[in-house]
Amino acid sequence: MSTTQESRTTLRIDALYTFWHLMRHETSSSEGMPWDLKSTLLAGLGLNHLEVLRYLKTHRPSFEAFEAWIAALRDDGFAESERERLRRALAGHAVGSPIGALDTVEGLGEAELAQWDEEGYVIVRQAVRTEDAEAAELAIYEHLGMSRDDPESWYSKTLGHTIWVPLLRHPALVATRFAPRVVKAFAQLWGREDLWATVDQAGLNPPERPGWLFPGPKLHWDCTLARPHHLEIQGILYLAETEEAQGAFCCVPGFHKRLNPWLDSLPEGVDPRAEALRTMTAKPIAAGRGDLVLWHQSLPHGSSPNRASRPRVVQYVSMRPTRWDYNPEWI
Ligand SMILES: O=C(O)CCC(=O)C(=O)O
Repeated sequence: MSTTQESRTTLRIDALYTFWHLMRHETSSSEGMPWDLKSTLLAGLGLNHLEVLRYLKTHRPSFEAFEAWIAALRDDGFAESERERLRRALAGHAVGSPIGALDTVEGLGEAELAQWDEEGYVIVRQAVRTEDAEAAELAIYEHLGMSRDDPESWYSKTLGHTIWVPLLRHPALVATRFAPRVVKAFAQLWGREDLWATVDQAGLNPPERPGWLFPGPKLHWDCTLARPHHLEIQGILYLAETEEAQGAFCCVPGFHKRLNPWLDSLPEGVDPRAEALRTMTAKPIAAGRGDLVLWHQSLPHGSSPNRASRPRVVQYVSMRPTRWDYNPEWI
């Protein structure tokens, strides 16, 4: 970065300028900046990937305008210590967990770690305190202009026909995203603490009724199926009690160990994603308010129709280290 650019940079994160420059020139490959560093940059800035791409594409801002947009989004207070942690990580220095020492935080026990290994998913019980989960649940209803106790309000069309809720930085959702037991569980499963929380959305899946049928997501993978496959951990935090029939998260337990032989067994020309949807049965995972379900990205997974009487209200949560192994080929 030249001196002129540096002096114009208010956040003083060089990689942000590089990222803006690459996006401006529509360099979509990992040329110039590998995917894991882009992801760390955006997570460290507290930004959602899609919101950034949409903003850059729609507004084609100058770098100054881009930084001003970020500063306005982060008016929740983007501490200098947070920015320094990001600068250090991007420069290749070791950094600790986003919330400091985790030694005294209760982690996953032996049985839970064994389940993760065997089945590729685990439920972190009471990952978030009940009252914090409920505060996040109520923030979602409020954001949507709905009332938890008024079924008619659950079907207002503000979002269109979807279960996704683009509420990204409400303080109640930031608190749950960085809850100590959430961070600790990710640190145990990754085996490291230099973690960055992706800024994911929330979700509200109301009971089906005529005119409102479950829109998906049905069984899928979010990752490439190209080999070699790598670890990534996805997560869903239940903000209210969720029964199996209440639109629970579903997955195919243990499939992270079977993905390779299964791919080998497919006849030439068969689309694995369509085949999984056609042939596999997923297990619904019921859990309580404040419980976090984590799963290995190699498990086919999806949501399910809500046949109960109350909405399923969730927050999507994930953490990745500064750098991780990934396969850039998409199939
Ligand atoms: O909402 C759910 O239960 C499924 C979430 C999902 O499919 C995903 O995060 O990729």
